[in-house]
Amino acid sequence: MRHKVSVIGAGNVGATCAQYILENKLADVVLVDKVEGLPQGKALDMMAAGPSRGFDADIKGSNDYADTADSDIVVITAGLARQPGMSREDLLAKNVAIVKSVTEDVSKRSPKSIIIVVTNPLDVMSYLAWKISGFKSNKVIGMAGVLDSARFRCFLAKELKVSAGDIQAMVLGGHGDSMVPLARFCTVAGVPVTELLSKEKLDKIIERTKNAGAEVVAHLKTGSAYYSPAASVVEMVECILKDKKRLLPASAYLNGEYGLKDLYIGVPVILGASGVEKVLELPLTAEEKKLLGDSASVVSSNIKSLNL
Ligand code: A3D
Repeated sequence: MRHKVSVIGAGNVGATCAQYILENKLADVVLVDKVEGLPQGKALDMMAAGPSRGFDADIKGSNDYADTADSDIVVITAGLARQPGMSREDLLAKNVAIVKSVTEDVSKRSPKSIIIVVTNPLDVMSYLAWKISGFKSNKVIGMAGVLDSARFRCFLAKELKVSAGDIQAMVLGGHGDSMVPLARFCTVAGVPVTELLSKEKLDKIIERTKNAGAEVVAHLKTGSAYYSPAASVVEMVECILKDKKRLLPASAYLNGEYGLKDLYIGVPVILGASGVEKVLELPLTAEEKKLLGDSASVVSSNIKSLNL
């Protein structure tokens, strides 16, 4: 039987997710947006790319959540994106209302689904979707770490002039200025990157990774990144649908791991058919623990402001 993935929000990230899911032949897709005609038009256009791009999965555009019923995965991208000068936190107030209503609409129609949240501020929205859905916490996951580590890998690959595919990297913490890229756990085909680059060069790359989203926003001026965020979402979708049990960084619910409780934040997880199958606790240095703790405080205070 074919899998079904619903993507909510037919904007830049949502439509690109739909395109990658189809091109990777992972599932039939339902693309939903509140704007009439937008998901229908994009879906029709994408469907007509099938014969040339070699996919035959179905895509339907809709404004009606009934079409999302019995999805295996729901990806939530609905919401406002950043403009130049805005932080992800600036989006909080407006996106709370959107993510709340979308989660209510999808969770009752696909009670067995796994929800992947993309809307910013990511960790807070993931917590909100978990609370509103009433799902077990392993079934609601935020996408950020895969993207942050992909950015880290690309910048390292450029500096080292090696394939990004040979680089493994781990990024912890909230998706924002307080993220914690872990150079210590970063390798090029097994060789620690700390053996290959000076601390100065590594620090520069870490800084660029933290600001990579803002760098794109500054160029685009009217929105934020979408090719790489969508690619990261689809990496997670594939991992779940194929039960790959990969070790990836994602925003997951913590209940004591890393000494943190009752929040969503970026940590290494094993991702498989049932969602987050395990949160991995890495041995952190005192400095890394402090950075993760600082990042968690920012996320926790935003979660508290929701008064859930
Ligand atoms: P954009 O291209 O504006 O698309 C958002 C879409 O959501 C629009 O088509 C809206 O019409 C739609 N929408 C708004 N409200 C609703 C609603 N109630 N129901 C259904 N659809 C609705 O933005 P985008 O696709 O570039 O970004 C979407 C979100 O993802 C933003 O919040 C971004 O900040 C976030 N984002 C997160 C990351 C991460 O790495 C976590 C990366 C990129 C974007």
